[in-house]
Amino acid sequence: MTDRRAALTETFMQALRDRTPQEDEFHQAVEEVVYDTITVEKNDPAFARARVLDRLSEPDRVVAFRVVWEDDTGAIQINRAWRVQTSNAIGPYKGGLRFHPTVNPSVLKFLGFEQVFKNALTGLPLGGGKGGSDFDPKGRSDAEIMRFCHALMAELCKYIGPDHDVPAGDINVGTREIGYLFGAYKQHRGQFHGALTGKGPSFGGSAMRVEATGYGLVYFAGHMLAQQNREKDGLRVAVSGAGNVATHAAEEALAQGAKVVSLSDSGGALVAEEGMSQDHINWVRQAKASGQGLDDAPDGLRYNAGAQPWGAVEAELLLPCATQNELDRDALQDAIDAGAKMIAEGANMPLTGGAVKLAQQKGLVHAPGKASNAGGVAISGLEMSQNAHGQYLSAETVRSRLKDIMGNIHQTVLAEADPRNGVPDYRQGANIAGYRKVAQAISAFGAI
Ligand code: NDP
Ligand code: 8G0
Repeated sequence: MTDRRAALTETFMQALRDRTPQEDEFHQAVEEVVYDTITVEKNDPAFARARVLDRLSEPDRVVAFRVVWEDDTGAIQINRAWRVQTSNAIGPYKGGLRFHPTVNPSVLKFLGFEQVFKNALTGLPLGGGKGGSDFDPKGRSDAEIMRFCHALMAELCKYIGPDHDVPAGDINVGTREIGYLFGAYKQHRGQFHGALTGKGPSFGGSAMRVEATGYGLVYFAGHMLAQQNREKDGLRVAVSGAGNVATHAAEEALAQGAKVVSLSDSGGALVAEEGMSQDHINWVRQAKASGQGLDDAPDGLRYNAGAQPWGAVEAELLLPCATQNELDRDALQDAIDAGAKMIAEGANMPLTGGAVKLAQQKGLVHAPGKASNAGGVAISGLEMSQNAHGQYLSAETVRSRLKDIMGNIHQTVLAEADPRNGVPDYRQGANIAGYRKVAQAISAFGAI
């Protein structure tokens, strides 16, 4: 069985590598899913005939364009931007926009691919996509950010819409950027409707969208802990990242009685042996919002320049919330030596392939981002329906819906997760459950 699976996966991957050379992140994301689902596909005549995995590993389309804008010195700047529309089999394309110098078609194709399965797991009618630009906002003024967002949307507005493709933020795209992007969309299209999520509350944004990914991650981790009969109270939690997902995960973990022992950014790690306070988390948010590093840390926090949090401090639960491939095999070994037993991914694909294998070998309980970080896109789905109906939900209602959705995802995933030495394989569960939902739709459409 395993040999057949490995052989089928290798044949599939060889063909993918041949037709998409040098797209390493994309191959990594596809391989994880294919390994878990290829026998499900081969054993179901309708799915096999529909060639679901072949279809999903070729996005519906990739729109590529140039963004020209003027910086504060009056010089012309040129960036590259893309929107990857992976699949609208179960709903409009949905997924964020990322601004980062590392953005390229491989990164966006991996993110769009993951998004298809994640969005299916939310139980909402959402397809998958992702977009972004190689624009680096570090050191740019507010006026430059605005001009860049306006210039990008002048082109992107042709390819999105509330029933077609609904972007949102992602790395370096927050409420401010969504405001600029939405203003430009409205201007160019002459329509006010929910073609973006993560909007400000005064123009159609949902309560709790900002908090949803990080809070939802902690709700999901709570179900993992309960499944393992472990206590939340006093649990030592290492978080990486210092952005939206990381700080909200830290905040909710703290609110639930855990000890948050780290945060980090691309410059280094902040460690708190005795756990962070809400004031510490607020300080991190403030420092990042004003474009500073984390080096001038207040009492109770120790800053390690150039370091990652993994293994720097004792922690049982790891919440990697920064970016893809941030946690490699050696770093995970260090974290295991420092007490790590569980991982819930806040970022998308934060573990390298080697780290995923090590987590499995060592019997760690490990939830993939497509399950554990799905709270953000789920509340984006609620924002879309609030926009469509013109009726808005209170923060308490959204929070309770978020808790229900994360609980449902946990159950759905667990139902498809084979236990291995008492540890459920959440990755397999998430891949199979997401696959089945999308495959049923795709195989109903015929040859199209
Ligand atoms: P933010 O821009 O708010 O924060 C990103 C954080 O990650 C920053 O601390 C940043 O450090 C760090 N980071 C980014 N790139 C790198 C890198 N190459 N090396 C080291 N550190 C890096 O983004 P979000 O919090 O929104 O997103 C974090 C992750 O969560 C991403 O993988 C995203 O796709 C995923 N995600 C986000 C959702 C959302 O709703 N926002 C939903 C689901 C998943 P620095 O400030 O120094 O650049
Ligand atoms: O709301 C969204 O569509 C969105 C934004 C940023 C990231 C994600 C994700 O699920 O990775 C979704």
